[in-house]
Amino acid sequence: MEKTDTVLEEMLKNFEEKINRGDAIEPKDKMPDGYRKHLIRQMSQHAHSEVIGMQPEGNWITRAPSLRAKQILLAKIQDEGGHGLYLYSAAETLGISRSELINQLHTGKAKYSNIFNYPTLNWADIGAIGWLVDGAAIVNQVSLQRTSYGPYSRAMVRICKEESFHQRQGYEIMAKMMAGTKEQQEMAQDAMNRWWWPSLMMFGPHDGDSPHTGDAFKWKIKRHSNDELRHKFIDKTVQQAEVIGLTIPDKDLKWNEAKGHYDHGAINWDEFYRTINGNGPCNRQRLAHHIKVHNEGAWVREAAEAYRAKKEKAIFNN
Ligand code: BYC
Repeated sequence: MEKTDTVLEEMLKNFEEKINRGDAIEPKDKMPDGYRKHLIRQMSQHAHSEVIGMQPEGNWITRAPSLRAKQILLAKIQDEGGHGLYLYSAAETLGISRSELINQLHTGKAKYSNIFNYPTLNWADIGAIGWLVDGAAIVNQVSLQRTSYGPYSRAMVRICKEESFHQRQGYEIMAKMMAGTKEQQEMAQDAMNRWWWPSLMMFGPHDGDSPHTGDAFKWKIKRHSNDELRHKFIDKTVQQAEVIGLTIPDKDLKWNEAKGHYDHGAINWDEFYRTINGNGPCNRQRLAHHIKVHNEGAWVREAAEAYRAKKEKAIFNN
Protein backbone atom coordinates (compact mmCIF):
# COMPACT_ATOMS: atom_id res chain seq x y z
CA MET A 1 0.00 0.00 0.00
CA GLU A 2 2.76 2.38 1.04
CA LYS A 3 4.68 1.45 -2.10
CA THR A 4 1.65 2.23 -4.30
CA ASP A 5 1.37 5.68 -2.77
CA THR A 6 5.06 6.30 -3.41
CA VAL A 7 4.74 5.18 -7.01
CA LEU A 8 1.72 7.44 -7.50
CA GLU A 9 3.54 10.38 -5.96
CA GLU A 10 6.50 9.77 -8.23
CA MET A 11 4.22 9.67 -11.28
CA LEU A 12 2.56 12.93 -10.28
CA LYS A 13 5.94 14.55 -9.66
CA ASN A 14 7.16 13.52 -13.13
CA PHE A 15 3.98 14.85 -14.70
CA GLU A 16 4.22 18.18 -12.90
CA GLU A 17 7.89 18.56 -13.78
CA LYS A 18 7.06 18.01 -17.43
CA ILE A 19 4.28 20.59 -17.31
CA ASN A 20 6.53 23.10 -15.55
CA ARG A 21 9.33 22.62 -18.08
CA GLY A 22 6.79 23.27 -20.84
CA ASP A 23 7.19 19.78 -22.35
CA ALA A 24 4.22 18.30 -24.19
CA ILE A 25 2.27 15.50 -22.50
CA GLU A 26 1.82 12.60 -24.92
CA PRO A 27 -0.85 9.85 -24.93
CA LYS A 28 1.42 7.18 -23.38
CA ASP A 29 2.60 9.47 -20.55
CA LYS A 30 1.18 8.97 -17.08
CA MET A 31 -1.25 11.76 -16.27
CA PRO A 32 -3.62 12.54 -13.39
CA ASP A 33 -7.22 11.50 -13.93
CA GLY A 34 -8.36 15.11 -13.53
CA TYR A 35 -6.11 16.24 -16.39
CA ARG A 36 -7.41 13.45 -18.64
CA LYS A 37 -11.05 14.25 -17.82
CA HIS A 38 -10.55 18.00 -18.26
CA LEU A 39 -9.09 17.43 -21.72
CA ILE A 40 -11.77 14.95 -22.79
CA ARG A 41 -14.42 17.50 -21.80
CA GLN A 42 -12.81 20.43 -23.59
CA MET A 43 -11.56 18.61 -26.69
CA SER A 44 -14.80 16.74 -27.27
CA GLN A 45 -16.80 19.96 -26.89
CA HIS A 46 -14.44 21.55 -29.36
CA ALA A 47 -14.93 18.65 -31.83
CA HIS A 48 -18.72 18.77 -31.44
CA SER A 49 -18.64 22.54 -32.09
CA GLU A 50 -16.81 22.06 -35.37
CA VAL A 51 -19.31 19.48 -36.59
CA ILE A 52 -22.50 21.16 -35.32
CA GLY A 53 -21.09 24.43 -36.74
CA MET A 54 -21.49 22.95 -40.23
CA GLN A 55 -25.29 23.17 -39.91
CA PRO A 56 -25.94 26.94 -39.84
CA GLU A 57 -23.57 27.43 -42.79
CA GLY A 58 -24.82 24.38 -44.70
CA ASN A 59 -28.20 26.10 -44.71
CA TRP A 60 -26.83 28.53 -47.33
CA ILE A 61 -24.95 26.26 -49.74
CA THR A 62 -27.86 26.04 -52.17
CA ARG A 63 -28.56 29.78 -51.93
CA ALA A 64 -25.04 31.21 -52.27
CA PRO A 65 -25.19 34.29 -54.54
CA SER A 66 -22.56 33.09 -57.06
CA LEU A 67 -20.74 29.94 -58.11
CA ARG A 68 -17.52 31.35 -56.60
CA ALA A 69 -19.24 32.04 -53.26
CA LYS A 70 -20.75 28.55 -53.29
CA GLN A 71 -17.40 26.84 -53.98
CA ILE A 72 -15.72 28.77 -51.18
CA LEU A 73 -18.52 28.05 -48.71
CA LEU A 74 -18.49 24.34 -49.59
CA ALA A 75 -14.72 24.18 -49.03
CA LYS A 76 -15.04 26.00 -45.71
CA ILE A 77 -17.76 23.68 -44.40
CA GLN A 78 -15.75 20.66 -45.50
CA ASP A 79 -12.79 22.05 -43.53
CA GLU A 80 -14.95 22.30 -40.39
CA GLY A 81 -15.87 18.61 -40.75
CA GLY A 82 -12.16 17.82 -41.06
CA HIS A 83 -11.38 19.84 -37.91
CA GLY A 84 -14.00 17.83 -36.04
CA LEU A 85 -12.33 14.60 -37.19
CA TYR A 86 -8.81 15.66 -36.08
CA LEU A 87 -10.24 16.64 -32.72
CA TYR A 88 -12.22 13.44 -32.20
CA SER A 89 -9.10 11.44 -33.04
CA ALA A 90 -7.02 13.55 -30.65
CA ALA A 91 -9.63 13.04 -27.89
CA GLU A 92 -9.65 9.27 -28.53
CA THR A 93 -5.93 9.15 -27.61
CA LEU A 94 -7.13 9.88 -24.05
CA GLY A 95 -8.87 6.50 -23.89
CA ILE A 96 -12.47 7.30 -24.80
CA SER A 97 -14.21 5.89 -27.88
CA ARG A 98 -15.76 7.95 -30.66
CA SER A 99 -19.15 6.34 -30.04
CA GLU A 100 -19.05 7.35 -26.37
CA LEU A 101 -18.16 10.93 -27.36
CA ILE A 102 -21.10 11.07 -29.76
CA ASN A 103 -23.35 9.50 -27.15
CA GLN A 104 -22.40 12.28 -24.71
CA LEU A 105 -23.38 14.86 -27.32
CA HIS A 106 -26.71 13.19 -28.06
CA THR A 107 -27.66 12.82 -24.41
CA GLY A 108 -26.76 16.44 -23.60
CA LYS A 109 -23.83 15.53 -21.33
CA ALA A 110 -21.33 17.23 -23.63
CA LYS A 111 -21.82 20.81 -24.73
CA TYR A 112 -20.86 22.52 -27.98
CA SER A 113 -20.23 26.21 -28.61
CA ASN A 114 -23.11 28.54 -27.73
CA ILE A 115 -22.74 30.30 -31.08
CA PHE A 116 -24.15 27.51 -33.25
CA ASN A 117 -27.57 27.74 -31.63
CA TYR A 118 -28.43 30.90 -33.53
CA PRO A 119 -30.17 30.86 -36.94
CA THR A 120 -28.62 32.03 -40.24
CA LEU A 121 -31.40 34.20 -41.67
CA ASN A 122 -29.70 35.54 -44.79
CA TRP A 123 -26.42 35.63 -46.75
CA ALA A 124 -24.97 38.40 -44.55
CA ASP A 125 -25.05 35.90 -41.67
CA ILE A 126 -22.55 33.74 -43.58
CA GLY A 127 -20.27 36.79 -43.72
CA ALA A 128 -20.76 37.45 -40.01
CA ILE A 129 -20.00 33.82 -39.10
CA GLY A 130 -16.79 33.74 -41.12
CA TRP A 131 -15.60 37.14 -39.91
CA LEU A 132 -16.75 37.15 -36.27
CA VAL A 133 -17.18 33.48 -35.31
CA ASP A 134 -14.09 32.18 -37.08
CA GLY A 135 -12.30 35.37 -36.00
CA ALA A 136 -13.11 34.61 -32.34
CA ALA A 137 -12.23 30.93 -32.81
CA ILE A 138 -8.80 31.84 -34.23
CA VAL A 139 -7.92 34.05 -31.26
CA ASN A 140 -8.79 31.16 -28.93
CA GLN A 141 -7.11 28.49 -31.06
CA VAL A 142 -3.85 30.38 -31.63
CA SER A 143 -3.52 30.44 -27.85
CA LEU A 144 -4.34 26.69 -27.70
CA GLN A 145 -1.48 25.90 -30.11
CA ARG A 146 0.70 26.03 -26.99
CA THR A 147 -1.61 23.87 -24.87
CA SER A 148 0.20 21.16 -22.90
CA TYR A 149 -1.37 18.06 -24.50
CA GLY A 150 0.63 17.20 -27.63
CA PRO A 151 -2.14 15.81 -29.89
CA TYR A 152 -4.43 18.79 -29.09
CA SER A 153 -1.67 21.32 -29.65
CA ARG A 154 -0.71 19.77 -33.02
CA ALA A 155 -4.35 19.67 -34.13
CA MET A 156 -4.60 23.38 -33.33
CA VAL A 157 -1.58 24.28 -35.49
CA ARG A 158 -3.17 22.61 -38.47
CA ILE A 159 -6.65 24.00 -37.81
CA CYS A 160 -5.45 27.59 -37.38
CA LYS A 161 -3.93 27.59 -40.87
CA GLU A 162 -7.37 26.88 -42.33
CA GLU A 163 -9.29 29.19 -39.98
CA SER A 164 -7.48 32.30 -41.14
CA PHE A 165 -8.76 31.66 -44.67
CA HIS A 166 -12.26 31.23 -43.22
CA GLN A 167 -12.06 34.54 -41.41
CA ARG A 168 -11.03 36.34 -44.62
CA GLN A 169 -13.88 34.68 -46.53
CA GLY A 170 -16.35 36.17 -44.05
CA TYR A 171 -14.72 39.60 -44.02
CA GLU A 172 -14.78 39.69 -47.82
CA ILE A 173 -18.55 39.03 -47.81
CA MET A 174 -19.14 41.82 -45.28
CA ALA A 175 -16.83 44.25 -47.13
CA LYS A 176 -18.61 43.57 -50.44
CA MET A 177 -22.01 44.16 -48.89
CA MET A 178 -20.84 47.38 -47.25
CA ALA A 179 -19.65 48.59 -50.67
CA GLY A 180 -23.05 47.70 -52.19
CA THR A 181 -26.58 49.13 -52.09
CA LYS A 182 -28.25 50.67 -49.04
CA GLU A 183 -30.22 47.42 -48.54
CA GLN A 184 -27.03 45.33 -48.60
CA GLN A 185 -25.41 47.66 -46.08
CA GLU A 186 -28.42 47.32 -43.80
CA MET A 187 -28.31 43.54 -44.08
CA ALA A 188 -24.62 43.50 -43.12
CA GLN A 189 -25.21 45.79 -40.14
CA ASP A 190 -28.20 43.72 -39.02
CA ALA A 191 -26.08 40.54 -39.13
CA MET A 192 -23.35 42.32 -37.17
CA ASN A 193 -25.92 43.39 -34.55
CA ARG A 194 -27.19 39.83 -34.12
CA TRP A 195 -23.81 38.01 -34.09
CA TRP A 196 -21.64 40.42 -32.10
CA TRP A 197 -22.77 39.58 -28.57
CA PRO A 198 -23.01 35.78 -29.02
CA SER A 199 -19.47 35.94 -30.51
CA LEU A 200 -18.19 37.62 -27.34
CA MET A 201 -19.86 34.83 -25.33
CA MET A 202 -17.81 32.22 -27.22
CA PHE A 203 -14.86 32.99 -24.91
CA GLY A 204 -16.83 31.73 -21.92
CA PRO A 205 -17.76 33.40 -18.61
CA HIS A 206 -15.69 36.22 -17.09
CA ASP A 207 -12.52 35.01 -15.39
CA GLY A 208 -13.94 35.17 -11.87
CA ASP A 209 -16.94 33.06 -12.91
CA SER A 210 -15.05 30.41 -14.89
CA PRO A 211 -14.84 27.22 -12.78
CA HIS A 212 -12.36 25.38 -15.03
CA THR A 213 -9.79 28.14 -15.49
CA GLY A 214 -7.84 27.37 -12.28
CA ASP A 215 -6.99 23.78 -13.29
CA ALA A 216 -6.58 24.79 -16.92
CA PHE A 217 -3.83 27.26 -15.97
CA LYS A 218 -2.21 24.90 -13.47
CA TRP A 219 -1.91 22.22 -16.16
CA LYS A 220 -1.09 24.73 -18.95
CA ILE A 221 -4.12 23.61 -20.93
CA LYS A 222 -5.13 27.27 -21.18
CA ARG A 223 -2.40 29.85 -21.81
CA HIS A 224 -4.68 32.92 -21.68
CA SER A 225 -7.84 33.57 -19.69
CA ASN A 226 -11.33 33.92 -21.18
CA ASP A 227 -11.31 37.71 -20.66
CA GLU A 228 -7.80 38.17 -22.07
CA LEU A 229 -8.80 36.44 -25.29
CA ARG A 230 -12.14 38.26 -25.49
CA HIS A 231 -10.31 41.61 -25.26
CA LYS A 232 -7.83 40.55 -27.93
CA PHE A 233 -10.70 39.69 -30.26
CA ILE A 234 -12.55 42.96 -29.61
CA ASP A 235 -9.44 45.08 -30.16
CA LYS A 236 -8.68 43.63 -33.58
CA THR A 237 -12.32 43.45 -34.71
CA VAL A 238 -13.16 47.09 -33.88
CA GLN A 239 -10.53 48.25 -36.36
CA GLN A 240 -11.74 45.86 -39.05
CA ALA A 241 -15.33 47.07 -38.60
CA GLU A 242 -14.22 50.70 -38.95
CA VAL A 243 -12.41 50.01 -42.23
CA ILE A 244 -15.61 48.77 -43.93
CA GLY A 245 -18.01 51.15 -42.17
CA LEU A 246 -19.81 48.80 -39.77
CA THR A 247 -20.85 49.93 -36.29
CA ILE A 248 -20.19 47.73 -33.27
CA PRO A 249 -23.58 47.43 -31.48
CA ASP A 250 -22.24 48.43 -28.06
CA LYS A 251 -22.78 51.99 -26.84
CA ASP A 252 -20.40 51.38 -23.93
CA LEU A 253 -17.47 50.32 -26.12
CA LYS A 254 -14.64 52.67 -25.25
CA TRP A 255 -10.84 52.65 -25.59
CA ASN A 256 -9.21 52.33 -22.16
CA GLU A 257 -5.81 54.00 -22.41
CA ALA A 258 -4.60 52.75 -19.03
CA LYS A 259 -5.47 49.10 -19.76
CA GLY A 260 -4.51 49.27 -23.42
CA HIS A 261 -7.71 47.69 -24.68
CA TYR A 262 -11.39 48.47 -25.33
CA ASP A 263 -13.83 48.29 -22.44
CA HIS A 264 -17.13 46.74 -23.51
CA GLY A 265 -20.74 46.82 -22.29
CA ALA A 266 -22.41 44.14 -20.17
CA ILE A 267 -22.76 40.69 -21.73
CA ASN A 268 -26.14 38.99 -21.27
CA TRP A 269 -25.03 35.96 -19.27
CA ASP A 270 -28.63 34.79 -18.76
CA GLU A 271 -28.84 34.32 -22.52
CA PHE A 272 -25.47 32.52 -22.51
CA TYR A 273 -26.42 30.01 -19.80
CA ARG A 274 -29.88 29.48 -21.28
CA THR A 275 -28.26 28.68 -24.62
CA ILE A 276 -25.49 26.38 -23.41
CA ASN A 277 -28.00 24.51 -21.24
CA GLY A 278 -30.12 23.56 -24.25
CA ASN A 279 -32.65 26.39 -24.55
CA GLY A 280 -31.22 28.69 -27.22
CA PRO A 281 -33.12 29.46 -30.45
CA CYS A 282 -31.89 26.39 -32.40
CA ASN A 283 -30.56 23.86 -29.84
CA ARG A 284 -33.27 21.29 -30.43
CA GLN A 285 -33.07 21.61 -34.20
CA ARG A 286 -29.25 21.23 -34.21
CA LEU A 287 -29.25 18.15 -32.01
CA ALA A 288 -32.22 16.49 -33.74
CA HIS A 289 -30.49 16.93 -37.11
CA HIS A 290 -27.23 15.46 -35.82
CA ILE A 291 -29.02 12.44 -34.33
CA LYS A 292 -31.02 11.85 -37.53
CA VAL A 293 -27.96 12.00 -39.80
CA HIS A 294 -25.90 9.90 -37.39
CA ASN A 295 -28.59 7.18 -37.39
CA GLU A 296 -28.93 7.30 -41.17
CA GLY A 297 -25.16 6.83 -41.46
CA ALA A 298 -25.09 3.68 -39.30
CA TRP A 299 -24.77 1.42 -42.35
CA VAL A 300 -21.60 3.26 -43.45
CA ARG A 301 -19.97 2.70 -40.05
CA GLU A 302 -21.07 -0.95 -40.07
CA ALA A 303 -19.67 -1.50 -43.57
CA ALA A 304 -16.35 0.16 -42.66
CA GLU A 305 -16.10 -1.95 -39.51
CA ALA A 306 -16.91 -5.17 -41.43
CA TYR A 307 -14.19 -4.31 -43.96
CA ARG A 308 -11.66 -3.63 -41.19
CA ALA A 309 -12.53 -6.91 -39.42
CA LYS A 310 -12.17 -8.85 -42.68
CA LYS A 311 -8.76 -7.28 -43.37
CA GLU A 312 -7.60 -7.99 -39.82
CA LYS A 313 -8.69 -11.62 -40.11
CA ALA A 314 -6.86 -12.00 -43.42
CA ILE A 315 -3.65 -10.57 -41.94
CA PHE A 316 -3.71 -12.64 -38.75
CA ASN A 317 -4.70 -15.89 -40.47
CA ASN A 318 -1.68 -15.69 -42.79
N1 BYC B 1 -20.16 27.56 -25.46
O1 BYC B 1 -14.99 27.28 -16.79
P1 BYC B 1 -15.27 27.69 -18.20
C1 BYC B 1 -15.41 26.94 -34.93
C2 BYC B 1 -19.08 26.20 -20.66
S1 BYC B 1 -15.74 25.89 -33.61
C3 BYC B 1 -20.65 26.53 -24.74
O2 BYC B 1 -14.73 29.01 -18.63
P2 BYC B 1 -13.37 26.37 -19.94
C4 BYC B 1 -16.27 26.91 -36.10
C5 BYC B 1 -17.91 25.32 -20.28
O3 BYC B 1 -17.82 24.20 -21.15
C6 BYC B 1 -14.55 26.35 -32.38
N2 BYC B 1 -20.26 26.27 -23.47
O4 BYC B 1 -14.76 26.53 -19.19
C7 BYC B 1 -16.90 25.75 -36.48
C8 BYC B 1 -18.26 24.98 -18.85
O5 BYC B 1 -19.32 24.02 -18.82
P3 BYC B 1 -19.04 22.44 -18.48
C9 BYC B 1 -15.06 26.21 -30.99
C10 BYC B 1 -19.33 27.08 -22.95
O6 BYC B 1 -13.41 25.06 -20.65
C11 BYC B 1 -17.77 25.77 -37.57
C12 BYC B 1 -18.86 26.28 -18.36
O7 BYC B 1 -19.34 26.96 -19.49
N3 BYC B 1 -13.96 26.50 -30.10
O8 BYC B 1 -14.49 27.64 -34.86
O9 BYC B 1 -12.24 26.64 -19.00
C13 BYC B 1 -18.01 26.94 -38.28
C14 BYC B 1 -17.86 27.14 -17.61
O10 BYC B 1 -16.85 27.67 -18.50
C15 BYC B 1 -18.77 28.15 -23.65
C16 BYC B 1 -13.72 25.79 -28.96
O11 BYC B 1 -14.44 24.88 -28.64
C17 BYC B 1 -19.23 28.38 -24.97
N4 BYC B 1 -18.78 29.38 -25.72
O12 BYC B 1 -13.37 27.55 -21.04
C18 BYC B 1 -17.34 28.11 -37.90
C19 BYC B 1 -12.52 26.20 -28.13
N5 BYC B 1 -17.88 28.78 -22.86
O13 BYC B 1 -18.07 21.92 -19.54
C20 BYC B 1 -16.46 28.11 -36.82
C21 BYC B 1 -12.05 25.18 -27.12
C22 BYC B 1 -17.87 28.12 -21.70
O14 BYC B 1 -18.45 22.39 -17.11
N6 BYC B 1 -12.57 25.42 -25.82
N7 BYC B 1 -18.75 27.11 -21.74
O15 BYC B 1 -20.39 21.79 -18.59
C23 BYC B 1 -12.06 26.33 -24.94
O16 BYC B 1 -11.10 27.04 -25.24
C24 BYC B 1 -12.69 26.44 -23.57
O17 BYC B 1 -13.39 25.24 -23.32
C25 BYC B 1 -13.66 27.67 -23.44
C26 BYC B 1 -14.33 27.61 -22.05
C27 BYC B 1 -12.87 28.96 -23.53
C28 BYC B 1 -14.76 27.64 -24.50
